[in-house]
Amino acid sequence: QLTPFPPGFLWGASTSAYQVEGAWDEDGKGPSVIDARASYPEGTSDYTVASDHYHRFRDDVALFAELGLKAYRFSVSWSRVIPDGDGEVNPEGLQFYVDLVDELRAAGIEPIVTMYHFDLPQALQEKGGWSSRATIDAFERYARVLLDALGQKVTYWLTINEQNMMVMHGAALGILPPGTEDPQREVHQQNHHMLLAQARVMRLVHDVAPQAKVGPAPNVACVYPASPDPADVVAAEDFSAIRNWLYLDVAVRGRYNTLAWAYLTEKGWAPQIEDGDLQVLAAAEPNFIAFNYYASHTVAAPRGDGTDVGGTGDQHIVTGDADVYRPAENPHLKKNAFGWEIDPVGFRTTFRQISDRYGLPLLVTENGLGAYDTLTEDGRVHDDYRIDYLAQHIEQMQQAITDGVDVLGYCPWSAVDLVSTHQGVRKRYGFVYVDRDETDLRSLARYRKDSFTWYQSVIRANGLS
Ligand code: BGP
Repeated sequence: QLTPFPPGFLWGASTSAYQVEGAWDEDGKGPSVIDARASYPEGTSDYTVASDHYHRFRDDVALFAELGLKAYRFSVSWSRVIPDGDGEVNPEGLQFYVDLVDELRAAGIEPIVTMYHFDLPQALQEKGGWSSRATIDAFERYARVLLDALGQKVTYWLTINEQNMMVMHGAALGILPPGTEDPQREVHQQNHHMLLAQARVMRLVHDVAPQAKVGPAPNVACVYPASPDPADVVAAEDFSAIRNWLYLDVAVRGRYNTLAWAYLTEKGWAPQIEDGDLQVLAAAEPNFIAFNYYASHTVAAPRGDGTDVGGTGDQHIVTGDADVYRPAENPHLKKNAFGWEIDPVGFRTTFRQISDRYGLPLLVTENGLGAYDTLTEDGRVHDDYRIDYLAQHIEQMQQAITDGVDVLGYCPWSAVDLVSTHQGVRKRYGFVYVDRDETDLRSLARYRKDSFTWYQSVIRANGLS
């Protein structure tokens, strides 16, 4: 017997600013590290127009209301609000988010706001980005601007999206300053600064908007040992400590876990911790944990023969570390068109692990299936594969709730089609199809997919019927 979803469960959907808004240089917006990218790999697209949500947000919110969304998780573009990251506030940029929140509230949709989702202002990057402690102050100041404008209107705040992915793929996500000598050491120093920035902002939310709630939003993956060989089990624990718990332990418990710290020290990547840092980290007190879950990983102990550093560099495909773990195939799991393991049971396991470890309510801020969708002549997209993926994950989430996990809501990626972080426009996730391809913007018109109609009925029934 499954426990039903609680009343008021936040059935939602997600986007991020640079992937959906477009209008990259309009109304005073400054460039972000994303806009400043020198080039885009073949078959992918720039973010200048994206899904043109900036101009179409009222129509998009009307679609979200029709879908029945109870929540919408989006991010604020820091350089739209403060063009150089640290100077004057751009009132027009800020107004866009006030209008968006008002539009959502009027439609009865709970806004869930990410303060920073990969798009650091380029001006800050040029001054050292997260390598510089000045960026911590800049982030706190930016958060204060957001809280002044929206603190009474928004209950759920997320600090930094997928900080752990930025650390693991720092060069790809554009946070490493060019010419960095020791990139791994540098990203872990940056990581420490982001953790401090996050902790200060969590404290700030409690101080200036005490009715609001705030939490971190890492990507968490279930990690399996490739076999019952005890050496593989150790490799899986180490990988999970480095990939998942390193971030959450600092965000929630205010300290680095011993396995991750031993790893960083051994590698020579341990960040420099200044006096007072640990107190800042310990004072944060998040109200909930948000996490993004797409896939699981399977790892084995290293062979030690020089062949261990595998992986493709893809955001979700594990890259090995010859000293600690190597990627392995999981014969029990299928993969999506982009090679990511599909693992709904791993979703349940992830809920249980995070809940057991921290005892806080959980909010899913991303989960979904990237696929090549086809718009049919009757203006539909028959994405039964996406319905299957989401249904299986919702079922396992309900299992987790039955296991006793406190789940606040579920915001799959993505509300509408948008530009993938690194695989272009044709990798689609949305409930709503946006008519464009990599370079041809076509009409940018919106079409409801079959998953739209299906999710509408899930929300109406408060669960799978
Ligand atoms: C997460 C990011 C999102 C989004 C999603 C899908 O890591 O937070 O921004 O892009 O993954 O990834 P992708 O676009 O690479 O398929």
